[in-house]
Amino acid sequence: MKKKLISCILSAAMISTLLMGCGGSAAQDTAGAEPAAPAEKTEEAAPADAGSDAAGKTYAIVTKAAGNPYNEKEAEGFKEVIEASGAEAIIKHPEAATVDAQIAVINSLISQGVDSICIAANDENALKACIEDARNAGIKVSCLDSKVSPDSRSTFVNQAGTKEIGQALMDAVYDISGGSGQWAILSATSQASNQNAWIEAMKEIIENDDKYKDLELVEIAYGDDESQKSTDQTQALLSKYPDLKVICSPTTVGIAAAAKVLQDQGSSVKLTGLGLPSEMYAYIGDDDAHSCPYMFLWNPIDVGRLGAYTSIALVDGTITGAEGDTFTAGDMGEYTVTAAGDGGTEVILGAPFKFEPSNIAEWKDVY
Ligand code: RAM
Repeated sequence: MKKKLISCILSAAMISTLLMGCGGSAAQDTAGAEPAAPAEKTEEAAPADAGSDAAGKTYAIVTKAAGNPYNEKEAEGFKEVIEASGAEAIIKHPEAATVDAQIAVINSLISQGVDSICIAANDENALKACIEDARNAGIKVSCLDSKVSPDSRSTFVNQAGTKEIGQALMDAVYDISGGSGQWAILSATSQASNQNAWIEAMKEIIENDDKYKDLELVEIAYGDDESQKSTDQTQALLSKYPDLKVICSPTTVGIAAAAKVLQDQGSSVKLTGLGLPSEMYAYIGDDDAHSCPYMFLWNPIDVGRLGAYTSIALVDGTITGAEGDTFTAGDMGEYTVTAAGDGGTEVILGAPFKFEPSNIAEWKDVY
């Protein structure tokens, strides 16, 4: 029940806390569920009900890079569902968050003759030729977390609506800064399509609403989803911009590095963004002693689980990835393939969830 309960708790809290839409996925159907006591989160996961067609097939997940706990959680959820269906799961964490590292992995998966590849792309366009080779070899290619362009994917498992994430982050920057002053973004790699889409969404919100006119975005820095580089970039922002008020880091690696720098230095600069509760627990608080008042995320295990169910549905022909396709994601419920903002399609897991001083302790041991 563990993962199902987590999904239900998230869905319920997402709706009540943020009052945001779920982009047409059935995840919102659990909105009325009562949040369960934290102790229940330790229950064992129910066997996934993925259908027997998957048995004997091979499903690969390719994450952005090794050494990122977020990616490991995604892979954990993916593996759980694939193996419960009787199929083989292949987990690939490339050496670095680069296109070249992913091309090498995809080529080896083509040689192995896998049935499906679900990839968190390090670049929206540069994997095109390699993915074409995979598809020509009969492999179903979908994305999760970070997408490739529409013509290179069957569909994209998006953790939350892009605009919803942008809005949640902009509202946080506005709130934490008091509505005016300098702020900066500490992102992952400059080519990461998920971070770039969220940043674009934030910029669009600022440009279209006078409310944000007194906020000055001074820089978008890139820590490449490497802890040391993110630490260095945070320090550079602090020395370049003495009047900086807020850093927004839409990456779990970046926010954890920045949180430590700010808190260790007793900086008055505050932080928000997308973080893992397990890594951010020590930094979330309302007082001067903590660097991050609140942040957002979703359940990365569920991102991986939905990636697995989507891969299975593509391989067994339940869906092609076209808008309007529907499928059952085991105990996660019914999902619908919807139109994505880039002209392709997506399957949205849910809404971003707010982690704050009152709930962070409940989540720190979950992911
Ligand atoms: C990092 C990665 C990942 C992203 C999360 C929020 O772990 O960049 O792709 O989804 O942050």
